[in-house]
Amino acid sequence: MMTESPEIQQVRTLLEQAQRVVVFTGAGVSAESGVPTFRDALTGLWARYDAMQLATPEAFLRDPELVWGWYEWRRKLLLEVKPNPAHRAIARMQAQVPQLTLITQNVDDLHEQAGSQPVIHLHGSLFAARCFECARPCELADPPAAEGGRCPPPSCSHCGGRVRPGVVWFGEPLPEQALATAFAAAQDCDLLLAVGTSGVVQPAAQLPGLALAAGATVVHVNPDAMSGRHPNEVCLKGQAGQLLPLLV
Ligand code: BV8
Repeated sequence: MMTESPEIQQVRTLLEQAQRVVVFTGAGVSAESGVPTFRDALTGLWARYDAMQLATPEAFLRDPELVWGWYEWRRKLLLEVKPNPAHRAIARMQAQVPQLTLITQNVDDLHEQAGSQPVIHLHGSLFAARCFECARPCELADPPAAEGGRCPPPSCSHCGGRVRPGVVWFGEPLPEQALATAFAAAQDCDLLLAVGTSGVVQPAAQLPGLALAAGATVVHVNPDAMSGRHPNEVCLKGQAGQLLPLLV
């Protein structure tokens, strides 16, 4: 057993004493499951694009087959990966801490697969497609048709419009209820764990700052040293799959 750092002991004590906890996750919590993060360079057909260029309504309208093929390739990958020890530790936390709110920026279902319920998805889900025109939910074919290439999106059975992924693209508003619940939880918690997020994408990235402003302690779990400027910020430097199981 690795000798526990003072920070690990500090955070474990904080977790034991906290009444209301927020766990806020980003792509890094799924990295050890083999899901590329948004900062990892894209591969294959999409290698010459940045995720930011593809995750927009404009990109979808400009080239629906390129963008739909990317999402179906990501969805297919998710059918082949499993939750990692970080997802499982968070599910245990959720079972132990009376008031724990789990908020994710991720569009995968690995928290749910690890047993977490409910999960607040700020950026939607790869498994919830809808019509781009009439917004009706659409059933997705299983397994995904994409073989890592261009793939024409299906047509909506109701209006014939193009089916799009059920995710929030850049330039689109976040789901109102999810955002309001997330902001309220961050402003009301004693402890916020920010796990595997680069803190770049707005407005989700405001959550740690809201918690600090409300007097909470914020713990960053990240291999990169996150800004620990505030006296109530703690950095657990390392991989979530190795660090989180030490806390529960
Ligand atoms: C909106 C779904 C308004 C799609 C995603 C204010 C200032 C500047 C810009 C803006 C602003 N407000 C809005 C904007 C524009 C934009 C934005 O934030 N741009 C950024 C880039 C500056 N925001 C928006 O457009 C948002 N919409 O504000 O709309 C509006 C309002 C009303 C009406 C109309 C419009 C929408 C943002 C949502 C975009 N969609 N996802 C898809 O998945 O394809 S966001 C996408 O990127 C991901 O979902 C993810 O959330 C995000 C990347 O963030 P991270 O999760 O942090 O992942 P990342 O790869 O960056 O980092 C991984 C981290 O993990 C790293 O730190 C790494 O060190 C760490 N790590 C790696 N391995 C591990 C690890 N940690 C632990 N353990 C490990 N093993």
